[in-house]
Amino acid sequence: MTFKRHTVTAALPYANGPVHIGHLAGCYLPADIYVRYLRLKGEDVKFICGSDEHGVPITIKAKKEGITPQQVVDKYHKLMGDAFKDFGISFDIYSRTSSKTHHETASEFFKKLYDKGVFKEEVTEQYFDEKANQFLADRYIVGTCPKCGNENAYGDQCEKCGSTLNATDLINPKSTLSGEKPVLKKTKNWFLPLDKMQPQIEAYIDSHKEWKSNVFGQCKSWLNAGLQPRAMTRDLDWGVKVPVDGADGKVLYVWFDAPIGYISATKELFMQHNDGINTLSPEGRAGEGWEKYWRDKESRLVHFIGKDNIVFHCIIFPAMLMAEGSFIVPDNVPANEFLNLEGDKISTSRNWAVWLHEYLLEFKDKQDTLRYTLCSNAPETKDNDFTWKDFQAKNNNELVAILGNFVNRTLVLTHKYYNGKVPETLEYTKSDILLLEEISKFPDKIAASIEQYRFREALSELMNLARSGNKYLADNEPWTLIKTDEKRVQTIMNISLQIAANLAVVMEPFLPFTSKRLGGMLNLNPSLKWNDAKRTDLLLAGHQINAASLLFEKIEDEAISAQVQKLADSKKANEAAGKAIEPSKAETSFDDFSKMDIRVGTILEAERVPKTDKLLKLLIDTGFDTRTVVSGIAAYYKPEDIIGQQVSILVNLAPRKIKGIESKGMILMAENSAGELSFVSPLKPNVNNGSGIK
Ligand code: B3M
Ligand code: ZN
Repeated sequence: MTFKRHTVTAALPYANGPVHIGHLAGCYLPADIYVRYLRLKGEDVKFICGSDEHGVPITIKAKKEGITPQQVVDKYHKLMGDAFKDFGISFDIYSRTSSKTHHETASEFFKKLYDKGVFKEEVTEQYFDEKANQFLADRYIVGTCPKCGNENAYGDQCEKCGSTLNATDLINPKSTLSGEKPVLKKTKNWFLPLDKMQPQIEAYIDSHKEWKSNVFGQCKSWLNAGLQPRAMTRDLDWGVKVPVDGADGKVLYVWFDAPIGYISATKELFMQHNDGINTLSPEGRAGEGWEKYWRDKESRLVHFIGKDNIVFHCIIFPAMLMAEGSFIVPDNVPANEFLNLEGDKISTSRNWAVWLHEYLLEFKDKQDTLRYTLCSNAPETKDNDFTWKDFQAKNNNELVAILGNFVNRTLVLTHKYYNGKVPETLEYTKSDILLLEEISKFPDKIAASIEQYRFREALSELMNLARSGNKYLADNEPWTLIKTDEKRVQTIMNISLQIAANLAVVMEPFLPFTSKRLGGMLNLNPSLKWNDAKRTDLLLAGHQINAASLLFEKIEDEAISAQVQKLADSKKANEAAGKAIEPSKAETSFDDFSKMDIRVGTILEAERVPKTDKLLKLLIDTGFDTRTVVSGIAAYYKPEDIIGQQVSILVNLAPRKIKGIESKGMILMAENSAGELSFVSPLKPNVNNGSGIK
């Protein structure tokens, strides 16, 4: 079946951290290549994304950072949106699920299913943390996966084996809020009866044998295990309120509301077209141009995601859409596997990642180098590894040496021999004709790979086109021939320029920044379409090209070792942080505690204790006397830096002789797991010396 238009989505990332290369390679880059290609084909396409701002990942982050969930999503929504834009991810809209439109849309959707009697309303026992006084849904609970034995499976999903779980399936469940074993408590929730819908879902999946085998295979294994009813509401306070009576203190399950976010974002896109006011849409009705992208059977819905999201997009969301009844269902869900970094799983909490915003600080204007590396090494069929060495090799040996080199030689020679005017072709040789035939086949070859979501293959075909160009120059050596056969050189340079022009068009989905630059240098008509690249006369004789500059620069060893060092540092910091935190000491009485006289004091003088590495001799103003204290902090503080510093001092500790100096009292220090010390000081400036610490 052919389609009139395309609704392409990329998974809505949780707004709880910056974007890294794993995100880009897994989902956003392939989606962007696909959409850019469709646009170049002249297709009608909307590319939809936004931040997923609900769910436990957000509230956990808020707790960790000591800010509100709203502050978390505001901070990361901006950061993420900017990073995508910086890398040329060309969403038509990057929205967010905290928006009013989304709350309304998700609410209405739920209400419609509720009114149709789709949900099974059920009181079940759910885990509850008595200490935190809260129900424990999804990521608030960890335990052992009943399917694979992973000890860190979440209440809704095991990231190791990919199973979807219910919190009550976990063995040895533990609250991530308090670390305590939770108790069971009764609560009412609304369940989507996936068990009853199994035949319908099975028929749907079976009608999509063309899906990527990793995706189809996962779906089949869930279906074979038998689908279970799944709660679509949660006893939490952050999210879209459940819009029915008797649901106080409950919100929609994040995996219910998030995919509806694709619909809300599409609605918002059409409102934006009207300057943000929901007046007439381009189609003439109030903000409703979005509907045909979701309701017309001739629209094709494609979800780009990472493999951990497969069940939600292939089974649960389609089930929701089928139950609702007025929407189309996904036609394809090309999911990628995971990208590792230097042999290790990418991890935000361990800072084992290449962050997009940091990459650009170090590799300014080299977005396309990263896009190229990530695409050529994309985890399309299995997990893959990103290494900095490989990144350097891809840049230097492929982008610089093949693509850049071909284009540069072509442009420089054109300027040198013809002052930048495209020369005329006079006579084609047999091999010219063969080459031109070969060249004109590339757009279809590349397109066939893209349409099957084989972006690596597509990209390598693109490089083959550049290789053909390079080989043509090397075989024909126009720089030698120019002395003996000027006429022949005209034809050679004309053909080389045509190849460069074709490259500029077909590279656009992959390397949009470079495509734009090359298009500019060739003074190419910017409205060329994909199929134009099948022609070998994009540049007419006499056409004036612009000044040439290098498309890619070599990346030196130093830049790469700096990145490798950065990762090594992060590993070291993790190891230190991972050292066990000491367990708490035995209980003490208040009386015992109050025997200690701890005061605020100021360091008046500081000097090293001769012949020691660790010790500083400090003179402290305690408010009621001035005294000498010897402290083992020389490795962490320089004497000249701490004069005037306020510290906490235990003043009634029995005096001790250290290296022949009488030390009266002890400075209180915080010691981290790496054994490093830092002062414990009052945070407000108006705490005078002698103030008690209790
Ligand atoms: N936020 C999960 C993730 O970021 C989730 C995707 C939602 S797509 C509707 O991996
Ligand atoms: Zn598992």
